Amino acid sequence: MSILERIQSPYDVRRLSRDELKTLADEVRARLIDVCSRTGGHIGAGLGVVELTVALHAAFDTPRDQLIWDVGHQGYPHKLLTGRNEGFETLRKEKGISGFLKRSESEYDVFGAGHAATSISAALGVAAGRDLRKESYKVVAIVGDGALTCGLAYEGLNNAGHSDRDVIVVLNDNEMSIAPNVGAISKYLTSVQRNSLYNRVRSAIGDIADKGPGGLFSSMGVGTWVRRWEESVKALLTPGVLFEELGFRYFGPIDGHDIDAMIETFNAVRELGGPRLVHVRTEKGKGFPAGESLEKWHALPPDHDPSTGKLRNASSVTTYQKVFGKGLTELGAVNDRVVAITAAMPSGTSTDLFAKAYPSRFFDVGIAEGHAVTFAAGLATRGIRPVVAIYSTFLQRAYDSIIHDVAIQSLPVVFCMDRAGLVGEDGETHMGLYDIAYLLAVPNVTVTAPKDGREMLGLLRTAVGHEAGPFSIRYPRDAAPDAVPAITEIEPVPYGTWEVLRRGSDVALLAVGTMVAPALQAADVLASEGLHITVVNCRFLKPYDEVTLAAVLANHERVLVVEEGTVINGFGAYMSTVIARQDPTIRVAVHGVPDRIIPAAPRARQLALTGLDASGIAARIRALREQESEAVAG
Ligand SMILES: Cc1ncc(C[n+]2csc(CCOP(=O)(O)OP(=O)(O)O)c2C)c(N)n1
Repeated sequence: MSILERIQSPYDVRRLSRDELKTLADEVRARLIDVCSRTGGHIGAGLGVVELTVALHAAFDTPRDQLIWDVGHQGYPHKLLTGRNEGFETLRKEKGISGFLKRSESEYDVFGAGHAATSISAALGVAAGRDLRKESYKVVAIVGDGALTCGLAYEGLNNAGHSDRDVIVVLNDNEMSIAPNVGAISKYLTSVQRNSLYNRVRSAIGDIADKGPGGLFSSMGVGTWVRRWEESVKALLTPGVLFEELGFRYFGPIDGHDIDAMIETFNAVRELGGPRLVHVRTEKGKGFPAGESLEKWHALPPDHDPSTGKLRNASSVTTYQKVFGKGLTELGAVNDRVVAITAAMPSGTSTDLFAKAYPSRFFDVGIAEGHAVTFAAGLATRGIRPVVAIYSTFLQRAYDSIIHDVAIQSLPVVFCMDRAGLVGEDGETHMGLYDIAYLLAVPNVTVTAPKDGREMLGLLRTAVGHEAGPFSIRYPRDAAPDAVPAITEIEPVPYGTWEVLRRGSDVALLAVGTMVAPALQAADVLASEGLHITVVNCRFLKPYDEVTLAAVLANHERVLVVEEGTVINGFGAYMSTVIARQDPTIRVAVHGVPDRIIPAAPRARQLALTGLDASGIAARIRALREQESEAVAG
């Protein structure tokens, strides 16, 4: 039996010798590589924190002491040590172990996360709660250097640093966000380690302290004095200065793969009070058999070969994301005012293609969605056409910037929202279900959703030509259903228009984006049952197509709006009020994502479970018809 198999909880970790802890770390790493090769998942960050996780559980009294992991994607080793090794094969599966941390999954998951930079604020809240209740335990936030590109991290540091609270921040510095980290703080953190003066001084000090005539020096306390001097040199040259000025006692940088060094540091830091920060240097993706990669194996799909990092059965499916990246790059060639902005997701949004072609017109601003949007607004005031590519879920962070900086000033910023709708295995924290609701509510914003890849690029052309205000395009984490030509061969979609794809007389289906294809399939099925369904592609949600809507209302008594977004305050809710104003006799129903948290599962399964596939839509129409005939009979 391996040591890992014997670990039921961190209590077992704390009983191990130092040598056994090192073996345990090796076993955790091997287990991650093995399981993730089947399940897929965010493996790179976890591989980088194996030793750090072992050291934290060895030095702190978990679960009494509270570990709060930022983002949560690096939490796989933590899961293996906290009673979840046995079920680990269910990682990211429906009803399985979450790919992030979840309070409902384990008492060791103190605070759920998925979005970056929440850990410091949450830890301070936990510490303040502890103090109010006069309890006593340690609170530790573990945050990456990538998260230090978020404003939220500084709000937490600023507040914690002058609070005198007993709170510990462990800065896991691997020089990586998803892509190599960007910005001044990242440069600041790395400049010291690479500073040859610091390294020379440090090794010279080491020589004096270690090789000096032991008895004499140690009796004079010279070794200690030299070490103290090293501390002051370090204080001048290391990132400690920044954090010390923010009110934290700074420790480090220490090697995040050296379990002994970390346990000793954590044991010492644990006993102190007030805000302190331990700076740990780690290597993301450490030990992944395929060797180096630009993103250090940040995330990998299921069924990959760990010796190459490649999919065992690669498919040739083209995703919306890839169609967008290629189209945007082609657009960049014919319009030099177009620039692309990403918030730390160049590969995830496929803007890396644009970056390669036009480096000076590409901006990776870090994990800073609010800043990305306001920065785009600034660019737009200069006649530049910024295309901001941010996942639907992360654009939530920028809501105030969208209203205050873009919409009120009616600036022509284009928002391209990838991963809109149900996102599959990433689960609840990453769902893109709210953008329709939150953008429809903002005046001046054009809100659109394409039915396929070609229409997405047509809308992108319309968007870039639309000078009158902001323009949003949402598209899913999915394969584009069509083969898409170069963007220059695609006409812009006429502004504010819908498209009637099928004409019937019984029910009109107003379908949004991804729901157009299943609506057409549902109409086919229902036709064989004698029901004649009209299907409209409502590619413009706002402004809606008044002419087409009026024509539809003239011929139908029943309308069903179908959308892949929250049913509350979405397009259906909007259309219900519009239609009620125009003709209160028309019955409108809304078929969207129900008002509850949707957990991880494959995307197709989530669509089926929420009734947002052809059979779900057909079933809803049948149910509506039955209600009507009962009402008539009654
Ligand atoms: C608000 C937000 N934007 C974007 C992301 C996507 N994302 C996930 S992990 C990550 C990089 C995090 O880097 P770092 O904080 O250094 O953590 P590490 O990967 O090193 O553990 C990003 C950008 C996110 N989780 N949250």
